[in-house]
Amino acid sequence: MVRRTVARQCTLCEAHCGIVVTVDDGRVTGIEGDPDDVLSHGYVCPKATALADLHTDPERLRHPIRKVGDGWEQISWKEAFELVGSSLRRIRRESGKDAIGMYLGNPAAHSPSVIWGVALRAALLTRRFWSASSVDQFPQEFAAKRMFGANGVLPVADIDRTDRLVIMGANPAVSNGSLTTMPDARRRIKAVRERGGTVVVIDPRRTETARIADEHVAVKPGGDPFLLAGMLHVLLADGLEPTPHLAKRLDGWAQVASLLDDCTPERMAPRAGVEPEVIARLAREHTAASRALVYARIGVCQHVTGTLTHWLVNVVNAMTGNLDRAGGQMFPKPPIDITKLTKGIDMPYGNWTDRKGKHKAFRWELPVAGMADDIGEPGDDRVRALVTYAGNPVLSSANAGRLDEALASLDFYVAVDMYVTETTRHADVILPPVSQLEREEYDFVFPMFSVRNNARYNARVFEPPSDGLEDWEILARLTVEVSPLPARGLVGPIAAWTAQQLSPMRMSALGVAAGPWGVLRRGPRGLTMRKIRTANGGIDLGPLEPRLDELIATDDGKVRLAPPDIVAEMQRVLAEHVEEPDDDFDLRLIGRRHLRSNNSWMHNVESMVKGRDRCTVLMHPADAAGRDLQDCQRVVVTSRVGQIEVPLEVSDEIRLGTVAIPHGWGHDTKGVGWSTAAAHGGANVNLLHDPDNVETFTGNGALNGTWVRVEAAENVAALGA
Ligand SMILES: Nc1nc2c(c(=O)[nH]1)N[C@H]1C(S)=C(S)[C@@H](COP(=O)(O)OP(=O)(O)OC[C@H]3O[C@@H](n4cnc5c(=O)[nH]c(N)nc54)[C@H](O)[C@@H]3O)O[C@H]1N2
Ligand SMILES: Nc1nc2c(c(=O)[nH]1)N[C@H]1C(S)=C(S)[C@@H](COP(=O)(O)OP(=O)(O)OC[C@H]3O[C@@H](n4cnc5c(=O)[nH]c(N)nc54)[C@H](O)[C@@H]3O)O[C@H]1N2
Ligand code: SF4
Ligand SMILES: [Mo]
Repeated sequence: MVRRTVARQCTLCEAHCGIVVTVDDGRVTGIEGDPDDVLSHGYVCPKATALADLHTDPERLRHPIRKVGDGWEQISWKEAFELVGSSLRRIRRESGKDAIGMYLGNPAAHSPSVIWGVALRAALLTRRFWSASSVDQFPQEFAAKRMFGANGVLPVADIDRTDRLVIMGANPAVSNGSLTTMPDARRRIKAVRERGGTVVVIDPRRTETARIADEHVAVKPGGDPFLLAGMLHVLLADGLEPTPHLAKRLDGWAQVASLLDDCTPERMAPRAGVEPEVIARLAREHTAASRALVYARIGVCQHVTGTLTHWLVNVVNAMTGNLDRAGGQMFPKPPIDITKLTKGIDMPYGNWTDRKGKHKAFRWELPVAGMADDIGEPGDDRVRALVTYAGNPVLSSANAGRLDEALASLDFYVAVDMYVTETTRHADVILPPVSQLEREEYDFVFPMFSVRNNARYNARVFEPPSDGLEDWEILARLTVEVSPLPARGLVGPIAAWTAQQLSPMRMSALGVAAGPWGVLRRGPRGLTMRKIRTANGGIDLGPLEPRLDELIATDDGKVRLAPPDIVAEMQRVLAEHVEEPDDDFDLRLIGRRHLRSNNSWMHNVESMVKGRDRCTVLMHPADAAGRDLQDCQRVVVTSRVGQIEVPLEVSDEIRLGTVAIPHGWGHDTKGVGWSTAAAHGGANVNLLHDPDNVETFTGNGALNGTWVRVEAAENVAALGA
């Protein structure tokens, strides 16, 4: 038996845990946490082992395929690129550049191949570009743009050094952190308590994270901006002053104080769903701790008020002195300092819209909420051709089922993906990359968000098959196919050859050498790709250091606490009526994630889906009793725009009047290529969310807080009736 071990990372979620893969006679026999990994120190979650199953999954595509009738046929790469190139060029010639749309999904960010995804997008020159960012962090970026002057200047939570960690709308014990890379979040959270600090979780559900915290505050869905406003009111009334290190940096303190003058805990309590005494106590406990931090994530992004909440989170952190200081919100210094390199680029907002004029573009991208209409609505300006790269928007975005129909109307669709999914089943051509274990990569994305500065390398476990291509090779080739270069004579082949030389590994090596830790800046002791590659478990570059001075991108170098448009929106929201349940729709729907799931695409691995049905609606026992519903019974959940059927799960972990259903399910669709996933189908929760209900500034999907009703399935005549 020939045994070897290879150290790399699991790249499935943002934690990017270090793993050691054992291979016996060419077969993976073990995947374990790498104890030497400088960030994850041996931790892995159960999904890591799925990397081996994904690698061997016979349903994972290994060759390009083309649609023929109701089925597929294998074609060569050459045929595939020619077909895609000629189809896209023809449609652009006939209908213009905006007739081709592109969608970029979440796994793209987990591979440096994304450089070529961005290049392809640029070469297409289309304004019809969407990504998973608009069901995710758009509001967080918008708040950063307004306050720090650039989208990318996103502060992360220095959770390893804080004394008080307030987690709002995030469940890192399951998600392992997001926009704060913190593998083994459970241990890190427990460590706050072990060193004498406190952890508070603000969430309508008593989550896995809440269970390891000191306190759980069951806020109303969407109640967070009011809770934060009440807390700030108390602190300002108590005489809060700027801390010396930020005193000269903060602009707008007085405007915030005047805006929140009326926001007493008593006034905010009904909107937050939290008692006034609790709001006041949370505020005072926050300033009593020497290093305190509010960390918020998608639970509050995916609301109409997403920007408002993220702005208030940053305001609380800055006004209590916990910005750019150990144990507060900080800015990492990654080996390739994209944050600094891009901070001067003015990312536009509202410079174009979707076809209906409903959604504004934000940093050259349209919210995915408008994608179905941009493709499906008849008209000369419709999107006729589509490119998707590593995304499954049919399941991941709210579109009332219209995207599925719209995709069927496309004249041409090419997907870069390794499965025939609910989305890619509509493709004319699918171009699959090699498996995760067949790639050599350097991750330059997540060091931008890590709790410690670091550099880590991903070795190949297996050589790719001779005809296998990595994502970047496919995308580079597509970029050349659609680039405006004349395809005459030798220009095409030379461009194709040049593109293939520009691998992300080569570009990263240059970026690392020229970066803030690099050999070109620091001399022989500086970082090179060779050093990263040969370091056991990666290279630790130390704790986060203050660097707001370097990164702030506002005109005068000050943090804007009171951006005018955000303040105006807050005033409007404060004056608004409280939304109440009515007879038809009396429950508010939120989402939830599971440790064995990763958005929509890991349900084809048996070990990830076995056991109890996970696509259930979670309901409080009193809500169930009031509707005469029993645990495990099948129920129909209805919103203003859709209806799905799922089993009921009764638990007092969820707030009264709130229900939770996970996303990424609903695989039981004709024509999908993942049979295990289809057998564990579940239902698509995004059919319940109204695509017109979006975050005010960015159009981000408001996927939390939708009003629904829940009834016994046997009492509902026919689904969809
Ligand atoms: N196991 C696993 N890990 C993942 C993923 C996965 O699918 N599975 N996905 C990855 C991705 S793409 C991302 S972006 C991250 C996301 O990581 P997180 O931001 O941690 O996301 P969730 O686990 O969905 O946690 C959101 C929490 O917000 C709560 N919530 C809902 N509405 C409200 C509200 O109005 N107010 C408050 N305060 N809370 C609310 C929900 O109950 C939930 O507990 O996770 C990543 N990691
Ligand atoms: N209701 C509700 N909806 C949500 C969320 C929620 O909390 N609630 N969360 C949202 C969030 S945060 C996100 S990020 C989105 C995710 O939304 P998407 O990115 O649209 O969807 P994924 O489920 O991540 O699908 C990933 C696709 O990429 C493919 N893939 C996986 N790895 C690779 C690879 O290496 N290369 C290529 N080419 N393809 C690959 C998979 O086969 C799959 O088809 O979902 C969002 N949708
Ligand atoms: S938390 Fe799990 S899925 Fe995420 S990187 Fe670590 S092992 Fe992989
Ligand atoms: Mo995400």
